[in-house]
Amino acid sequence: MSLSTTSGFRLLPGRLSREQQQALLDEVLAKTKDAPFVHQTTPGGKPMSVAMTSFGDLGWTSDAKGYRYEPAHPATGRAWPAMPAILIELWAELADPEVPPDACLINFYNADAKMGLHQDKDEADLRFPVLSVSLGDTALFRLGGPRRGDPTASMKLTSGDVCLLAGASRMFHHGVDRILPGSSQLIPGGGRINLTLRRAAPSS
Ligand code: MD3
Ligand code: FE
Repeated sequence: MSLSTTSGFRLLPGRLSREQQQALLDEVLAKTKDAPFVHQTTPGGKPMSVAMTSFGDLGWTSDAKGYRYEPAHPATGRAWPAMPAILIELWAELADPEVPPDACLINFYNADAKMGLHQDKDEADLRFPVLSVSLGDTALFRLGGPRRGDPTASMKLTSGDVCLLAGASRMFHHGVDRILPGSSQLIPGGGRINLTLRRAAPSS
């Protein structure tokens, strides 16, 4: 049996066309003029190599006070930009047709950025899936299991890939070992953008 059948993990390679990737990238880059990517710090005080911003009602935030979702950008104090319509539609199709996402975390990876193995558990109701969209350079992604020491599998996430983390896979450890610089021409200057749609607040 495949990983997807057993765990609720679904990888949809090339789910977004080249034209859809370009349109989404253009919208993301336009909105990040108002909500710039920032290197947040871990609660321990180390700057993250991945630069982040958010769209939607709530944005993921990390600082000395801890990890949480906030209604405003940490540097500008302004509300986050609205979520792109194509992402809301993808969520309704693949994740949950009833309850919309309220947070979209946007990660930017340059050639040196990585994300250590972690679980996503800052959301109020962990029964909602997470939906990921990759743009630009290919990532070497690592997916483990519910316990930190579980065996991991490596896979590539390439531009236009969509990944659904539902069911048991929602609590799997995961990370990005590195990106492959020069593997895509989509983003001017290179790099990778990953967008994750989430339900951060309770649904009722
Ligand atoms: C597996 N982002 O933002 S996306 C994150 O490529 C994050 O930027 C990575 O991990 C990135 O938290 C991975 C794919 C992904 C997202 C959430 C998951 C995989 C996941 C949640 C549970 C299990
Ligand atoms: Fe994550």
